Amino acid sequence: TPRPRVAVVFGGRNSEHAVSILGAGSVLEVIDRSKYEVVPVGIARDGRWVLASGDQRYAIEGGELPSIDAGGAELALPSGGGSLVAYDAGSIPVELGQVDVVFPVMHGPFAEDGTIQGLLEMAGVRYVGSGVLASAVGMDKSYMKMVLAACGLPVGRYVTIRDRDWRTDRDRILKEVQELGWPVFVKPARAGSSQGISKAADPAELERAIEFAREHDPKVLVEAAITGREIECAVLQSPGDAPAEASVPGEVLVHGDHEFFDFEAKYIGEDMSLAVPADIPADVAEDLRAMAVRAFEALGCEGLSRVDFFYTSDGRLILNEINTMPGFTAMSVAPQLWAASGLPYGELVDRLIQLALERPAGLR
Ligand code: G1L
Repeated sequence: TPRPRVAVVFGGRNSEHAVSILGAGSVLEVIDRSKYEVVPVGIARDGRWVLASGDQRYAIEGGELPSIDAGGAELALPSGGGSLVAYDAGSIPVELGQVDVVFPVMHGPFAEDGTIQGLLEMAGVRYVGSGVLASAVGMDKSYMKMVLAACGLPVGRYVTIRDRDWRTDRDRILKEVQELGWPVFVKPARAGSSQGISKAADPAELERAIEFAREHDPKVLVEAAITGREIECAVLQSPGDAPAEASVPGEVLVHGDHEFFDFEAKYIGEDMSLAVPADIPADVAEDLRAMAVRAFEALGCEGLSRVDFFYTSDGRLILNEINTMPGFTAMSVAPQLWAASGLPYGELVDRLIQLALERPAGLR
């Protein structure tokens, strides 16, 4: 029997190109090649889709895409029926043949925002992870909070600042933000990671923080400060009609004087560790896991998501965010939480591919 062909699509035209390449490297490392035929496809920084060489898993470890020129093929829109066609520089089609499933390993705009998912829907190609709507809602923190709050989940207080409001209505914005109390956290509504985030303790700092966030996104979120422990939980879709399941919760421990929005601390690892399972009361852990599943369902997520909470000193759980494409190397939070819950990284990757293969084509 032929092995299902899995295209791992990575890279992408955004600031987290390198993060994506690390994640793709991990996936390519553990994917069972006796069970799946792997087709690595890189998206270069300039947006070109390139058929990477067969053993891309070694080539990409350096954090770049060295085989782009060697591969030399551009990927065109699939011709339908799940077939991907690549073209080389001379526009000669290079048939990739039938691709049974795409595993997108990408961050930020044009990736986890539903864009690539829409492209794959149009092409009739199955893919791993959340669909167009859940991806788009999960990418935009203002809509994410709106949907979570509408489903009765506890989210923190926040103000959304759209581009036109900032340019025309600053007095009203300042009044609204003032209601949140100081300090506040200011974030781009749709950034791939912790970039563009800062803290503001007064109106002057607020203005600077908003301008800073606007370098990443014209739409900005201002959030009330919440002091609490940071507890995270990963939710995984189940096969068939069984409800999604939550992993054991873990606690993110930040060492040194980094603040949680510090890009370095979040991605360099030395100053951050994960306590699994989180040292919290059993009833709190159960509430948190149930809320994480409700958040997954609220957005209509598929595959795997990571749900981040604050656990306040007065015992409240506040849902901070849901991430439909969480860090996904073997050492990242969501894979570690599932490993601690009895599903090692390789099996997690396998489960995600199986879920995508079983997914019906068309509306669901
Ligand atoms: F399996 C999912 F849900 F599809 C999935 C896909 C990709 C989960 C997590 C990721 N993560 C990323 O793509 C990454 C850019 C964060 C790289 Cl590790």
